[in-house]
Parts: sequence; C-alpha cells; structure tokens
Amino acid sequence: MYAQLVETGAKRIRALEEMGADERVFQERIERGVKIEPKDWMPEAYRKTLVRQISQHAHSEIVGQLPEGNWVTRAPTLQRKAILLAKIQDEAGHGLYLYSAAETLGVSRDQLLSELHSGKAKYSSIFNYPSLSWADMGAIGWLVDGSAIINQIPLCRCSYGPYARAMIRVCKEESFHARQGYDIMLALCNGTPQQKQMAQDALNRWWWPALMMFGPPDGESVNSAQSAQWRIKLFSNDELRQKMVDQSVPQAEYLGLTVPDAKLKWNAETQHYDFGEIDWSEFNNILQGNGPCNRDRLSVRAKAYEEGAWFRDALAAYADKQDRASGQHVA
Ligand code: FAQ
Repeated sequence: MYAQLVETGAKRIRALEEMGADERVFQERIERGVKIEPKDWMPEAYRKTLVRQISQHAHSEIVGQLPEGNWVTRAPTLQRKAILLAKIQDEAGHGLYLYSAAETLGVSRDQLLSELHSGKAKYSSIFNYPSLSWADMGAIGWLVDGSAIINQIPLCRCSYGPYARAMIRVCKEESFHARQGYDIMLALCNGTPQQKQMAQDALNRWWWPALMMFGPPDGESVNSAQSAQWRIKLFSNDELRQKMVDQSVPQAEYLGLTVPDAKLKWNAETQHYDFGEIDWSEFNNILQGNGPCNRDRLSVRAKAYEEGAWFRDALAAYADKQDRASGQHVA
C-alpha cells in the first residue's frame, strides 16, 4: 500500500540512489521504522512538510472549536452542554499538543498563529460551514470527528516522533467525540418526526463536506507521493475516504437516515461502497477563502487573539519574575 501510494501521487519522488549520503541514511532509517526525533538530521523539505501539515492540523483543531462553540449556550440539556463543553476543550488541547509538536521543528507558535490570522495558512475545509441546528452537533461528532479518527489513527505510526506521540492521545479523545456525536444523532432519530428530520437535514449538509476533509483525489494530491516516501502518510486520501464511506453508511442505516448520494451502492466485487462524484469546485472555492464562513472564522480567531494579549503579557511577566527570583533570568 505504501508503494502504491508513492506511485499514485501527482509528483515524482527521488529513488534512494538519487539521494545524497545524509538523505539516504535518513530514508533508510525511515524504512526501518525508526522514528525521527527533533535533533536528528532531516532534509529541509521533510521539516517544511511537517511544519505545514502539523500547523494546518493545529489550526484546524482551534478553528474547529467555533462551529460547536455556537451551540454551547443552546444545548438542550445540562448534560449535553457539559459533554459539548468538554469536547470543545479537548479540541483546544489537541491544538496545543500540535503547536508544541510543530515548535520542535524550529518554528514559533507566534509565527504559526500570525500565518493563520493573515489567511496565509490553511486549516481544514470542513470548518468553513455553518452549524445551523443542534443536530449539527451530532453530525459533526459522528462524521467530522469520525473522519478525523480515520485520518489520524495512521498518524500515530508516522515517522516523526513528536507528531506520532501527540496523535495517540488525540485519537483516544476523538473516539469519545465521535461517540457523543452519534449519541446525539441516535437520540434525535428516536425522537419526534421533526427531530428525525433535523438529523436528516444535518446529514444532508455535512456528508459531502466530510468526504472532502480527506483532501483532493489521489491523482491530484501534490504532497502524497513525497509524504508517503517519508512515511508521514501511510494511506492515500482516496483510501481513507473509502474507509469513511464504508464505516458510515451502515451507521446511517442503523439511524434510519438516508445518505444524500443517489449513486451510493454496495459493490459485492470490491467489497466497498461505490459513491458519487464529489464537487471539487466547492472544495477549491473554500481553499481559496470563499466558503460560507471563511472570513467569519478568521476574524473571530484574530479578535480572540488580540483580546487575549493582556493575558499572554501577564503570563510572560509572571514567568520572568519567577525566573529572576530563582536566578535563572536570561537578559
Ligand atoms: N482542507 O497534497 P494534498 C479535526 C490542501 S482535525 C484544507 O493531498 P496533504 C478534529 C493541502 O493542505 C481536521 N486544505 O495534501 C476536529 C494541500 O495544500 P498545501 C484536520 C486541504 O497534506 C473535529 C493541498 O490541499 N486534520 O477535524 C484539505 O498531503 C471536530 C493538496 O492536498 C488534519 O489536518 C482540507 N480538507 O494531505 C476538531 C490531519 N485537504 O498545504 C474540531 C493531518 C487537502 O500544499 C471539531 N493532515 N488540503 O498548500 C493530513 O492528514 C493531510 O494534511 C491531509 C491533506 C490529508 C489533510
């Protein structure tokens, strides 16, 4: 599957014999399954790819709090509210582990955040859709966290040590998130016809965007081949997307909901579901900053960062004071 992924990427990668001595030793270590650690030699392009992916991932966790934050004050019961709050806090924690993992590669958190706030850095397309009803909290947990787990379980085995280790806890927490989402969907589907209709409407709106989360089709994925060679990616975008469809369709059937895809059909030969064409123009539009919520998401994050400046200053002043008191102050 690794060789297949290397083959299917849109860019050609270099073979071992075309590499310089350091790079060859590095590649051989990766192929033996040895983790790369922050102080090890690494090609600059490997470092840059990881900074790109880990920071995009961190930004996604932080921006991803916003669609759910929209429903904290309107959760239907105290218990649902407490669960939702805990989930959103977990996402903040995931952002922090991931920014820390990126920092081991020599970038500062301030630099990464300024790239997010200026619109230069990407974050997951999925968080540029609005959360219109309480049922969206169910659909996000079930489909968005569900997709995140499918993508992230292999990352626990990726070649870069700090990223792989951060992912272990993230995946455990995402599993709770997916269950809480499915539990909301189940409650709505067992409720009144109107509640079931809310669940169906949420599934209709989140299904296709969730499939887009896995990235462009393999033939158009510019980073896949190189990331596969470096064992950052262990499965291709299309392989993971297929896993998501195969896993979610029976779950939708159990809920008594209809997946909004007329071409969805079990294929006995491949033992997978065939599914319809994804609207990649919608995805590309979002990546260009023109999705339904792109501008709003960025302005909310930038405002929160500005308004938190006094708190960061106070923390830095306190840490400085502590260092002086303990004689560890560096001028
Ligand atoms: N959105 O060549 P590829 C979550 C970009 S966490 C936006 O295939 P790659 C938890 C891609 O960056 C969700 N951009 O790229 C949660 C590249 O552009 P670049 C986030 C996308 O990196 C739940 C270009 O397209 N998870 O949900 C997207 O090899 C609920 C070409 O693509 C991660 O970040 C997209 N969906 O594969 C939180 C997981 N897809 O950078 C709160 C780690 C692609 O060259 C609430 N990331 N692009 O300018 C990955 O596994 C990979 O980065 C992929 C993309 C698979 C996302």
